[in-house]
Amino acid sequence: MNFKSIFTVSFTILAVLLISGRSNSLTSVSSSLADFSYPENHWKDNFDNLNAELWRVYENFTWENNNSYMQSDNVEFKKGILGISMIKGNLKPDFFRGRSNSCGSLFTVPFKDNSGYDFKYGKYVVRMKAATGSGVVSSFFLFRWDPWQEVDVEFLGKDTTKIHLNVFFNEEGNNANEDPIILPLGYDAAADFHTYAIEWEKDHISWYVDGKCVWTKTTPAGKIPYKGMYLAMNVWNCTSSDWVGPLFTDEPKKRTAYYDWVEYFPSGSY
Ligand SMILES: [Ca+2]
Repeated sequence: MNFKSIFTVSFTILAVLLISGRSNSLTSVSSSLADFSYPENHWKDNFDNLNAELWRVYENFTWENNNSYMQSDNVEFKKGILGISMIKGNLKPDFFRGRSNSCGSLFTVPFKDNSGYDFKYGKYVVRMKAATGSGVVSSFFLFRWDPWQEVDVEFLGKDTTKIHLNVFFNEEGNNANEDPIILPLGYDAAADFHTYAIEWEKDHISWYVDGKCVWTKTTPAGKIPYKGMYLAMNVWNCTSSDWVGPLFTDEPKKRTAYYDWVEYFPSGSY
């Protein structure tokens, strides 16, 4: 091998490395967010680590019907999997707005302005495994406040063989005008990973399980959310025990939902 051949081979290896690096940057949000100016473009996050340019982890936060308090420790990335946990009884309630349980949450960062309501029509897909435990909610959802609009995929730890789909719609203000539906899955969502998708378009919302459409909402006419929202995942303990059941008493105290990846397709691209 003469010098020219070595140079050519070296250059080829370098080019392959550069191209493969470029290729990775096209499929991994982690390395492509440097030019991620438009979050409504197609993207996928494989959750190899926390991409702080795309996600924020809630710390020291809760809300009225949440019987747990958000701690960033409950959001973990291990071996390409995001784990979000709810832990029973690990907090001193005096310091955590009366909550003795902790939980976790991941929300998209604000891209265009401080509201964070940057996402709109398109298809949102997650590959996840729900958390077990009565009282525990695992979720994948779109949300905005004032007016309150929301599109949900939820699993209740008391029965992870069902999926809860919901839409909150308000023209103005934050009334809880919702339209929930519960569907049997035919399997246990806590036993293995499956894909779940929200297809949000101007005239309908459809939900998919493992690529198959399981529910579409088109009515009442005009009651489809139309304002930008952020995308989120959380695992928490709801105080509405008539919905989620009483908080579990069995072990372990830590209950985790696992998320393998999230992918977004802009409207018209799928
Ligand atoms: Ca992954």
